[in-house]
Amino acid sequence: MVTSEAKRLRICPFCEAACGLELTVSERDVHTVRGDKDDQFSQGYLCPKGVAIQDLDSDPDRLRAPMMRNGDSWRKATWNEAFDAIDRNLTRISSQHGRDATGLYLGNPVVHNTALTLYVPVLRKALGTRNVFTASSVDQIPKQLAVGLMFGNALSIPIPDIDRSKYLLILGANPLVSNGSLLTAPDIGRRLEQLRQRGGKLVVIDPRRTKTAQAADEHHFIRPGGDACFLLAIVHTLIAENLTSPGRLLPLTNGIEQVEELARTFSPEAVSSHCGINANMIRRIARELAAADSAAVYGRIGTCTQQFGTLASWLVEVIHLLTGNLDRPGGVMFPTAAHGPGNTKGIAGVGRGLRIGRWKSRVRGYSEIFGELPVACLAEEIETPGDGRIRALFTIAGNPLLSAPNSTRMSRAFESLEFMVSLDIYLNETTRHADVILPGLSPLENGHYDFIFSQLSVRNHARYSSPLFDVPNGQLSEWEILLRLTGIASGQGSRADTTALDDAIMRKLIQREANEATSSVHGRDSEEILAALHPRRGPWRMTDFMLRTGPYGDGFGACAEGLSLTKLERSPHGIDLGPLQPRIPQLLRTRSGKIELAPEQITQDIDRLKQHLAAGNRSMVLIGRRELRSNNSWMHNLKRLAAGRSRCTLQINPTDAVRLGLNDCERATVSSRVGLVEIPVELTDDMFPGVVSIPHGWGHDDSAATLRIAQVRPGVNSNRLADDEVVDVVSGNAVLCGIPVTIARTKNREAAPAAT
Ligand SMILES: Nc1nc2c(c(=O)[nH]1)N[C@H]1C(S)=C(S)[C@@H](COP(=O)(O)OP(=O)(O)OC[C@H]3O[C@@H](n4cnc5c(=O)[nH]c(N)nc54)[C@H](O)[C@@H]3O)O[C@H]1N2
Ligand SMILES: Nc1nc2c(c(=O)[nH]1)N[C@H]1C(S)=C(S)[C@@H](COP(=O)(O)OP(=O)(O)OC[C@H]3O[C@@H](n4cnc5c(=O)[nH]c(N)nc54)[C@H](O)[C@@H]3O)O[C@H]1N2
Ligand code: SF4
Ligand SMILES: [Mo]
Repeated sequence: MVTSEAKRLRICPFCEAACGLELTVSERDVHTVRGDKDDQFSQGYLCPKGVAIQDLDSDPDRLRAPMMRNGDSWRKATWNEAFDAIDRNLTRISSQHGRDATGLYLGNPVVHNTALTLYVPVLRKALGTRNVFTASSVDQIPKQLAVGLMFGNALSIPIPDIDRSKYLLILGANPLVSNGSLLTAPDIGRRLEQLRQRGGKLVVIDPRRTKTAQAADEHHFIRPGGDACFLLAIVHTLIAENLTSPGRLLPLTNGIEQVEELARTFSPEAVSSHCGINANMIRRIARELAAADSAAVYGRIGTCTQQFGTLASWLVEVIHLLTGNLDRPGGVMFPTAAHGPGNTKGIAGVGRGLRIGRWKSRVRGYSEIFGELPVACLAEEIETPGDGRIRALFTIAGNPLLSAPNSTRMSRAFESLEFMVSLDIYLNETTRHADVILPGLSPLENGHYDFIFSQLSVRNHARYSSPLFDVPNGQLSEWEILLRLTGIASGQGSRADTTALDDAIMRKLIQREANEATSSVHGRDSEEILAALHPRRGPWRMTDFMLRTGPYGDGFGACAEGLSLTKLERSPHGIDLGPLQPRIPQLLRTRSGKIELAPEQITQDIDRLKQHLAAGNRSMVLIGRRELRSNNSWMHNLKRLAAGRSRCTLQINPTDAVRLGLNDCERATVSSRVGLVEIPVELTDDMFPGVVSIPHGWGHDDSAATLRIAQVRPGVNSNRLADDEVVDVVSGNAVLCGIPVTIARTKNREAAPAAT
């Protein structure tokens, strides 16, 4: 028996920072987890969640066999039993009711798991359903829609160049806790500190005085949902005071005049009371942004998951363009990812623009965006009778019962499904509604390459981690599970030949690339390339292929020094590919080949904003919050992270508490149009008066789930309060920040559940 310890490396798959971890392991055990100080990108940084990867690996509640439900009880099943049941039910439902009768929900870990990132699209295509929902519509879809319309590609998201910037305005993000999102920058606290040390300035706009706000030069409270007005007033000031300087991008931009016209009525005075920020302060921030040697504006969850998410996300980029900070060092820039994503492919500067609105959701008529519908519409698509009703549902790495709005309705809708399958690692609040649960692997049994976050990173780089442990006997890799499901969805039954399926997928990929006139393998024989990829299979064959045909690739001999997976395997700490470089106009994929500064789909929403501004609503509103030891809903079962005081509390400003007669630690009842929760009160000056906060991802009091650690302190599910009927109208994104609520002392405190 080998007992000696070995050092092994693994990119952390939990959040977007993607830190390199160094683990000491022997046999199947992990002894320590540290940051890999030689990691070319993260240089040793890690947070407590990274350390807890060992708890996830060893968690006895993590599923290791397929589970089948029989009434209220569960039993372990064989893979064949599980796939046979799926085949029987899905085939029946789709032959009776068509393809759209099967819905698909994809959760956040899909983008953190290479096998899921590459093979979920394969299943999605085979299912051919229009009823696809993802966590993007409780997250960043407004940003993707805005940049997609402006630059022609939904993943051309400008990244704040924080390592060189002299001014950073953060709205609705708390990267010191979240570790950054749509901004992959490990150890972001150090980077922001360095920004200040080199004479730069950090300003935070947030209804809560967050850890990031505390580390900033300035923090200003804002009324939730006030960002679009605030940003329009900045644009207004830039124009009114002649502070715009688009520079070299001026001839490459359409729509500047429309923007000038739209901002005309939004003076700082006109919006000040609505957003809660003094007019002179708005003007000063506009002037500072214009005067800084380089500046970036960074808006995240707080600017996306709100009523005017698309407008706010768009205005951030308008400001970058107007101040000359788009696509320049120290401003915001576009990464060039090594696997060759869409904005590096084809003819530079030429595109088809976005394809959106090809179909609409059946009940409320929301447009598809990038092939998906808003998850705020999922429950009604299950509940409403008629053609196209969802009767079967797949959830993959998602927990919509805790993460999507109006959980009470969602739960009822899930109960009414004819059939449900979940691909997940836990029996939790969502998967407990499934008929069959297929288990994923421990991250330490998976290899890892970041396809998404390499497109959102502050430096270009490429890193690969190989699996630390073998796939245990009796388990399957998630890509193999997805191929089995693809076999079922494409009518080949539950025992399809997955090797042949995978070869066919790979051949198609190669053929498409070889047909591309600008590709390094243009005109090459696909069988020759397939042979060159031998003996890799599955996601690693695809990864190797994409790296080799990508912008730094070896082109299968075209550039001997170029990148390949083999080269990455020989560089276990990763390869740094340098700082971000200016990419406009080559990056653009709009039809015009220009930046579209005023897309009509977005600007038409200004009228709604004006009406909202005139209405002047003043009720108490709820926002969320993230904390370091949580990751959305699913890490509360890990013992290292579960320790410490209860974190699921209602934060409220003492002045509001006095008015409402609430005392610290007492229970309050918080209700909204759709639901009600009872939760302990935490008084804090960190909250803007009129605004309260409850973290999302809690509410583990579902006895049918088997999360033994999480159930000890379940907390409450804040999405019982989020209203599925209220969305950012342009994108359909859920409104999770700024939910109108009423708050009262819990009357019958005896009867209150002992939760939290
Ligand atoms: N009120 C409120 N709600 C929010 C938010 C908010 O700020 N406020 N934030 C929103 C955001 S930004 C997001 S991204 C969503 C997240 O929404 P979801 O993705 O729906 O929820 P998660 O909590 O991330 O759940 C992830 C699921 O994946 C499983 N899982 C983890 N790793 C793996 C794996 O490797 N393989 C498989 N097969 N399964 C795995 C977990 O067990 C869990 O069931 O929540 C959103 N909801
Ligand atoms: N520890 C930890 N890290 C995480 C996660 C986690 O759950 N825990 N989740 C991961 C995921 S999926 C994501 S998407 C990222 C999110 O990353 P961030 O966006 O940085 O995360 P949040 O902490 O939700 O920050 C949102 C901020 O917006 C503020 N806010 C709310 N409403 C408004 C508003 O109307 N206007 C403005 N200006 N601000 C507002 C909130 O007070 C909060 O401080 O974090 C990722 N990292
Ligand atoms: S910040 Fe923490 S959770 Fe995020 S990648 Fe790094 S170690 Fe993992
Ligand atoms: Mo997210």
